[in-house]
Amino acid sequence: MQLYSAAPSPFVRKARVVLLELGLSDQVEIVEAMGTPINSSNMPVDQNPLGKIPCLVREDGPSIYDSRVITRYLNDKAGGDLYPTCDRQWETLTLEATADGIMDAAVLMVYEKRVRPDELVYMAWINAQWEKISRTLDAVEDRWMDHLSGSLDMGQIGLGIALEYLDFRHEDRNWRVGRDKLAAWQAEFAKRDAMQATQPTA
Ligand SMILES: N[C@@H](CCC(=O)N[C@@H](CS)C(=O)NCC(=O)O)C(=O)O
Repeated sequence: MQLYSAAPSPFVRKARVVLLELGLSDQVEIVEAMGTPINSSNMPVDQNPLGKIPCLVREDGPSIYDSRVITRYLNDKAGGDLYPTCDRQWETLTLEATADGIMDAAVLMVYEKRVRPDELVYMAWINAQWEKISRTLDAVEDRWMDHLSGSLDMGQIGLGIALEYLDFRHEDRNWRVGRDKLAAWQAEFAKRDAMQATQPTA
């Protein structure tokens, strides 16, 4: 299999962490891809017409994309338990969606500054994206700590990656302030071998 990847991408990192956690890394070749919403030239557009990464090229079927589809496919392939089927199922899926939403907003903030011409950068829009992130982090601090203390699942992996992406791209926003429980959880989670091995680089 081939995984179209870029080192800074939090969505790609989800797939890479799952490969490591499930012991599947040697079955996948990492293929570098880079692009933005207005320049897909170096993206796997034949494999994913949306021109986004991650995208997984499989030997046993068509390419698959969207990080959530890839991680679920890898989990099935390895017989893993990152998507529990018990009563934690819906919580896990919702937490993964929550983490993806944080990443979506955080990546859009980067694109707004990096991709748009300076005179078209709309600060109110950037700040509104941060407001979504901030509100979501408060909700996680208030309501999700119990789930985060449970056994490893895809919601936790997504959230750990989303939080480190905030450090990587939006350090000046200081997401830890007022969120001591979440900050403590993240500090521990970041020590996992799979997290250490996949830290984002520019
Ligand atoms: N929902 C997608 C989001 C993937 C995504 O936005 N990836 C970014 C890189 S971090 C990308 O490919 N951007 C290029 C573009 O938007 O055209 C997923 O979970 O895989």
